[in-house]
Amino acid sequence: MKSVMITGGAGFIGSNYARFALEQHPDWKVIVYDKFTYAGNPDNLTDLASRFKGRYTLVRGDIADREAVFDAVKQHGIDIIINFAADSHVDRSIEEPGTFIMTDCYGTYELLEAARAFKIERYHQISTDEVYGDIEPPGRSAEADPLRPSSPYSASKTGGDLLCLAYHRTYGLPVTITRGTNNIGPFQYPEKVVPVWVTNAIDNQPLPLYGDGRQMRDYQYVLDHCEGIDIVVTKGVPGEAYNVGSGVETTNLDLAHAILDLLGKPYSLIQPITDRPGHDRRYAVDNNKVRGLGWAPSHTFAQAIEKTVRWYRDNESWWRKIKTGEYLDYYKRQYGGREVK
Ligand code: NAD
Ligand code: TDX
Repeated sequence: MKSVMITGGAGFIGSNYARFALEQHPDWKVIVYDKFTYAGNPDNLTDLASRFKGRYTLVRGDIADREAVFDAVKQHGIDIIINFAADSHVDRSIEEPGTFIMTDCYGTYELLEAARAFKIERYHQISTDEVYGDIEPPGRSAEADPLRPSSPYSASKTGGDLLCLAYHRTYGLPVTITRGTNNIGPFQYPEKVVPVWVTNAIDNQPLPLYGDGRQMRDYQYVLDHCEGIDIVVTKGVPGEAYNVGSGVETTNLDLAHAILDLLGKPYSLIQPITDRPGHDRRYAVDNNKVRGLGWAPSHTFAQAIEKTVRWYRDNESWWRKIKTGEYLDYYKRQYGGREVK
């Protein structure tokens, strides 16, 4: 049995990956280590304890807390760390950069220190295409390209990436990195564009669209991303980064239309609002390196968005529980008074 620590495993992608890993690797024990910030949700993991008896453990802890991290790594005899833990929302990083630097940079440092101290077999960092900054069409960001992050979020993630590469070069730590594009699918906190729009549309509420809506993102299905991560963890070369994305970009306006079409709602629900400061226009990745390890996406954009919309329609109790109290304060702070006529 291998002991695999999935930090940030109570969030969106981490919880999908924890389930995927337990299904795919009968010889893995999974230890989810999570601070349970507003984005960490025990409801994302409810099926795991009974489905994977004896192979799944949940530990509450902060990745920036050395003692807690070292205790967990030692106590569970960790062989592999896969770090999903992060503050992950660009708009919140514009409002409050400090927590992003603390978690995404400093927290990564503490995990790397634990990996080094306990000589673990693999440290894998979940990174993002945002580290490259935006790129003009028809360009695509490749792994060796310069990193030009735009937001406090992406700058903090870039700091995490560079620390990982430095620990490989300096200490020989067996580190790999995946730089994923925008994920969509079950359990995504309704601050990211897709769950905000889908849940608003279900309730006939406006879909806030930043600026002219012509920004482009590569929206991939979360389980495709999980497969890419898994291939890199098991077959990737230490010291290397790998882009994981479908290679297909969609404008935000086309995304809004797709969601409204799937729900049978009118386009008049789209509400243009003032743009995000420093908003990256287009991300696009070259995914040939991860394809070289045998990965390919299993979902087209149309399939990914259809499955995602269906999940939010079928799981209203999951998101209605979130869209109360603190969330409504956030929503008002984030979107209030930004309407553009
Ligand atoms: P999320 O915000 O849904 O989940 C983050 C999780 O990390 C939460 O469970 C939270 O409680 C936990 N966490 C936060 N700070 C912590 C700390 N200090 N110690 C321990 N746990 C902590 O995020 P997500 O969308 O699932 O993203 C997961 C990872 O993937 C992040 O590293 C993010 O940068 C990266 N990523 C996300 C996307 C995307 O589209 N969502 C795309 C590419 C990369
Ligand atoms: O209400 C909105 N209206 C809108 O037009 C929101 C929340 C977003 N947008 C736009 C901004 C972006 O162009 O939609 C696009 C996607 O926005 P987000 O969902 O906030 O994602 P993004 O900023 O692209 O970052 C995401 O992908 C990379 C994740 O949040 C990151 O964690 C990941 O690293």
